[in-house]
Amino acid sequence: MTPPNLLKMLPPALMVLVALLFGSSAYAQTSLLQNAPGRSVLSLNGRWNYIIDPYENGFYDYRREAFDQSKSGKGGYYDNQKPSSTQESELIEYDFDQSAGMQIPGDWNSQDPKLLYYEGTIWYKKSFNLKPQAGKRYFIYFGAINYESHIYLNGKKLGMHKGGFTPIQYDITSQLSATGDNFVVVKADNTRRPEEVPTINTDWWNYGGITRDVFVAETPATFINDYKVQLAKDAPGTLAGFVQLSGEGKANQSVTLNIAEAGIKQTMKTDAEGRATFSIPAKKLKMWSPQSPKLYAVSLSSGGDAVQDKIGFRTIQTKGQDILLNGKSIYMRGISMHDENPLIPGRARNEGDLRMLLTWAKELGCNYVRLAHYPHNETMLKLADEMGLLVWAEVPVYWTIAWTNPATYQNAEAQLSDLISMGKNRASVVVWSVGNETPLGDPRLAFMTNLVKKARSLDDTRLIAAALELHRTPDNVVHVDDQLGEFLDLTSFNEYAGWYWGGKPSEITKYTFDIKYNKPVVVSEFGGDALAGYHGDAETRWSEEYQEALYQSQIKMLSTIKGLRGMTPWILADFRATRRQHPVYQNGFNRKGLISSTGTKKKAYYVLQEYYRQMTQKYDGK
Ligand code: GCB
Repeated sequence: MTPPNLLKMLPPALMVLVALLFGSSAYAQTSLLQNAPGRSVLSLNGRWNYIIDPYENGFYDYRREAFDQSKSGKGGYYDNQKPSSTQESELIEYDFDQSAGMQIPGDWNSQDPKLLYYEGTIWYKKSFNLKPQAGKRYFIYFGAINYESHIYLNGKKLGMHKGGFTPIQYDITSQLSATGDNFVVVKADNTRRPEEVPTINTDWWNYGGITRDVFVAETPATFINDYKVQLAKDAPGTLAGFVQLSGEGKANQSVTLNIAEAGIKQTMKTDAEGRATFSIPAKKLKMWSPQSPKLYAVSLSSGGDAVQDKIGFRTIQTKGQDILLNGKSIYMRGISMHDENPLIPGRARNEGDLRMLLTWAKELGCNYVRLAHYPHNETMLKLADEMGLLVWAEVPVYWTIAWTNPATYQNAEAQLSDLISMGKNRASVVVWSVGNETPLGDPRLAFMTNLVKKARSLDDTRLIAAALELHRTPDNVVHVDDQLGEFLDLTSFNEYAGWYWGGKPSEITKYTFDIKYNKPVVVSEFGGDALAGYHGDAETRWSEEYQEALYQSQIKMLSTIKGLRGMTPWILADFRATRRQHPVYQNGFNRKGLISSTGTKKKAYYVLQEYYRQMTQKYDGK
């Protein structure tokens, strides 16, 4: 749906056009299954055959007409055609089964040297055996495909999706073959375009392909589609939420919520829309926190369907310049990170990769991580729940988005909604971020405040933030007065004194901060590059000593901010970034990591670790 607020800003004629264009999507995906990986699933991970197709030969004919829009709908690579045994002369210029294979999940760039910089289309195919059972429904689910995907099952199109970091799901119940022999074909295209989210310019690698898990989930005909089980806003003694059924028999059904360990069991009836909302006294729950990440086994059941989850309960709110977790003031000892395993280097592929990143953060003394700059894997949020790390989760509204384009807004809002849907039952997630370092201006303010409103309407129990920019005056004052700050719960900004401005590390402590808002300050970024193993003095750029001195001065400078309640320096580990072209020090990597791309800790790591030790003592008394 086109965002109503944005529609209202347009002249009437344009409104109609926009509504016509975006009001109905030809390939609407089914509403995402909550906790899809926790259902009964058939994994489609593993080896998929692929064809590199820079000319989109498998999608368009020689007149550039899309095969899947033609009358027959035939002719594209999604047909997975084979020469028939009776017609040996038949011309078919592709063959998935004789093409190379790659591991899914996994970006293509790190799996084939000739694809390191590739931007364009790759086709994937996987065959699988699944005989549909009567009375069951089947959903094919992709954790993420970067960026635009067209997905076909047994030669028929399921849909098109844009956005490289959120799940994609289609109901395939009626399209599975009765014999059980099925094949799925995916066209993935990571071409950067100005009107997309993110846009053409980012400081991370444009990893393409099917980067997260793929499976088919099986449910009964009437099933639990969505649920939220959390504490109510500002009411720590009340469990509030809903259970949403889908399918024909969804109305007037019994649904049971059971948290055996807490002695909570409630049965309720769904309304005509299949929804049951609840508000249950729950005074004796043990609260989740980083020190004690208590999770309860929660089970939901209705008719033939049942879902299990592990859920933690906590409150998060701000009061003046304090952040209160379960009513107690906290300091957020954080670190930023990308969804990348630097040791591959490539996108994190599985739980092992993700656990390694979060273990590094824990060793650093963190109680908090900023999952920049786009939605990370659902498994990451579950691990953060389990390991006791607070999370800032973000959408790729990064730098220079096409602020006045309604379709761009719609896309950003869809990504935000999917992120919130995916993370809404995770106690670890305390911040939804609507964007990073977006340049000042009226259209941008309208766009961003609409996203803030959307986030609040979807989830009023968490904090809303964005990484703001700042400006300086000649009197060495750093001003944070971006109007967007008014609409947010935290004041967060990216600040690169000692690297992009402000002179050497030793010189930056002269700066003071003038912050317009009486809100907690959680600095979203600072940092500088260091090539691990390269040594010099504190004024030698790229050396570990320079980065070390920069962290020392930054901590000193930021500590003068009265409302400072946390930070997420940039960044946990070196990561691939095409923009970073110095042949010796960068070589295609952003080297602001505290840990190198071979896993060694740089000197600055220990500066931050010591600071976090002191802050733990100050706030937690240990
Ligand atoms: C930033 C961006 C981040 C970059 C970083 C840098 O402000 O938010 O994506 O990687 O600076 O290294 O310049």
